Amino acid sequence: MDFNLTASMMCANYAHLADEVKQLEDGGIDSFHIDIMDGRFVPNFAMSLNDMNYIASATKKPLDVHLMVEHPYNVINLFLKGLRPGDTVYIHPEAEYHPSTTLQAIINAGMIPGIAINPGTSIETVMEMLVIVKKVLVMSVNPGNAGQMYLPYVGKKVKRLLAMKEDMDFEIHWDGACGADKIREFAPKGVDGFVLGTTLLFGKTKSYGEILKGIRELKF
Ligand code: S6P
Ligand code: MG
Repeated sequence: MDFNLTASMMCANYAHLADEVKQLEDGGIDSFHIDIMDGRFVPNFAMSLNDMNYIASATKKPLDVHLMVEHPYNVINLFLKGLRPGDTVYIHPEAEYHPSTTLQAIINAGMIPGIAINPGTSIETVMEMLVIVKKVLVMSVNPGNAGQMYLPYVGKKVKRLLAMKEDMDFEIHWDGACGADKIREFAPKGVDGFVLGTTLLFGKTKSYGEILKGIRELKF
């Protein structure tokens, strides 16, 4: 079964960031998830522009940049400048006056446009944007922190999005509290990718390679 595994780099060990990137790459990670926060849209500061630029310089694997900032249009060019064609940029529609303008700027720069949908945001409010984007990042925790509890009501929303993805031509990616149980349940239903943080990948005794191999060998 084909699904994408991406590493939530806000959970990495910053004392050894170069090693972390290399070990994840050697272990078979597909892409790097970069959580950018501004302390306003979410009550936290995780990663910022310099962290993203460093990781972009340290790997040829794709980057998935998750912008949790107010009015991303005001700063989007700073991020687009550091990315490579084919990298993904997710914005939160609630954070922007004119999200379709920001998505167009992402497309014009040759990046993959995406939206992140908060647990409390309904599909109805982002329907038109589903036509524009190529990827939908479904938040199964409230945005801002790693290590939170899964919010079970999000499962229903994922199932509704799964019924729409072929017609509207977008991928679905899971962000938050992703354990093997979620991959086992939702990969066969058509979820295209999973963001791995503290629940499954970081801070464990097994190596990244062993953990990623274990996920690829899951029985469905
Ligand atoms: C949350 C962020 C996520 C987390 C990820 C961590 O604001 O967007 O990408 O980093 O959810 O994973 P876990 O397994 O610790 O919840
Ligand atoms: Mg994220």
